[in-house]
Amino acid sequence: LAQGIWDDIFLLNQQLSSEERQIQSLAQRYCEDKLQPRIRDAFRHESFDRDILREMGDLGFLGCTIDGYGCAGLSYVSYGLIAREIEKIDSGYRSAMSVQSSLVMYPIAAFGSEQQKQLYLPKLATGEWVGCFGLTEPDYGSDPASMKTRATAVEGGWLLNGTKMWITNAPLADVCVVWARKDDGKMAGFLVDKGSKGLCTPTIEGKFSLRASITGEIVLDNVFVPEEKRLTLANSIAAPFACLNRARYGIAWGTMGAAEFCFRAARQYSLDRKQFGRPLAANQLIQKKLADMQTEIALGLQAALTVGRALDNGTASPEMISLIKRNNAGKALDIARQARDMHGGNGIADDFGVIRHMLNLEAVNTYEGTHDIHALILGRLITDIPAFST
Ligand code: TGC
Ligand code: FAD
Repeated sequence: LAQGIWDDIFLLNQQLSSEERQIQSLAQRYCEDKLQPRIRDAFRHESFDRDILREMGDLGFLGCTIDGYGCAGLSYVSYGLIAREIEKIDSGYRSAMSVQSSLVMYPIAAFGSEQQKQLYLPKLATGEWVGCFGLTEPDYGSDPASMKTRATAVEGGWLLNGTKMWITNAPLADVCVVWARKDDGKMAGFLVDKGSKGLCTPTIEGKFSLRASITGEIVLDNVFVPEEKRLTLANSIAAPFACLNRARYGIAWGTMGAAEFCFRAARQYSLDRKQFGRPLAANQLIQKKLADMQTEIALGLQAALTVGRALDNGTASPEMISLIKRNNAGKALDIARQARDMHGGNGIADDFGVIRHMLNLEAVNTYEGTHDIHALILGRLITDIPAFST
């Protein structure tokens, strides 16, 4: 038997193709060289550097699973590996990437007309344009089907009215993917361009989580959207949910990246820090915490890889994705809290990174379907009884 590797105990690296390994190394180099040096101050000052999306675009990370239109046409496993490397630095940067890729470019690629694909995808792929995805409303988060935003048919197009809340990238967005109900009660998706009359996207200030990601509202006051900007193939609420599947899958990898950062930091800190005349790492309580972290990360990464391969070969189900989004976000949050504790007083200082990950993961555990909503999705599969509907 070969000796175990503490930070890759199931030899995940060996389960990747050479192309996947190359993409992982490219992402790792970019994240360490370009993102790591920016993150402490970005989080401290609650700022997002717009250039990051252009840099990710240059490397082919945006909409990377899409074929053509300037996109890289990579596997879902590669997309997951990129998300993992980015979130090792910060969940906010991964948010910017996954919204652009899975929640803006994917719906255009899957539900848009040829003209929409040609107009939007190349510019979103380079990061020249930024997009956002408006599903959640102030009064409807877990239950988007009850949304109030309306699309009223008028000559040549639609009038949109309503408010979307907690929208990643909204204040920067050149295009907002907006979900609204039509007069016939069916859900529709619209591409609402920046500068449209009646549209505004104010920033939500004062977040204590994901401070390096910009979040806002989308306020629609009689915004006219021409028919050619409606996503023609999106005819029910299943369309926005199909986008969520892709983003939730990326989060399952990303959160393991954040957990890996916290695990490594806690290991190194407990080896370096001495109390009672010996390293913290010499104590059984500390070793158990490290073993728990290692276990959850190893299992979480294997699960993400399994679902990635299923997406690539067309056998993935939404419930598989709920399982890994729920488990990996929840476990990453537990790991970050433990790592914060193991750093003692230093754990609350932003120089050490662990409290930043911990705070970020609170939001990641909530967005894209809360931890408990994913339990209910799994509960419905198990029992055939939907606990969230009346
Ligand atoms: P339900 O009756 O379950 O389904 C209605 C129709 O939709 C289909 N469907 C799905 N299709 C594909 N993938 C999925 N995951 C799907 N889930 C449902 C379903 O088959 C059905 O189709 P059809 O053809 O039979 O009509 O609908 P419901 O309204 O009862 O849904 C309940 C529930 C809880 C599953 C759903 O509301 C839900 O998932 N809620 C969570 C909301 C959520 O995740 N919001 C995320 C907003 S975006 C965001 O947070 C971005 S953060 C990004 C970042 O910064 O990284
Ligand atoms: P609620 O739905 O009000 O839930 C509150 C609590 O009640 C939760 O604990 C939940 O689990 C629980 N709960 C709800 N229903 C039930 C039930 N039936 N049974 C048991 N418990 C229940 N949305 C977008 O559309 N686009 C974005 O880009 C986006 N980005 C986001 C970025 C950030 C930083 C944040 C914080 C959110 C973002 N969201 C976005 C919104 C996000 O998806 C919602 O916050 C999330 O879906 C939860 O909705 P809510 O906040 O309204 O909570």
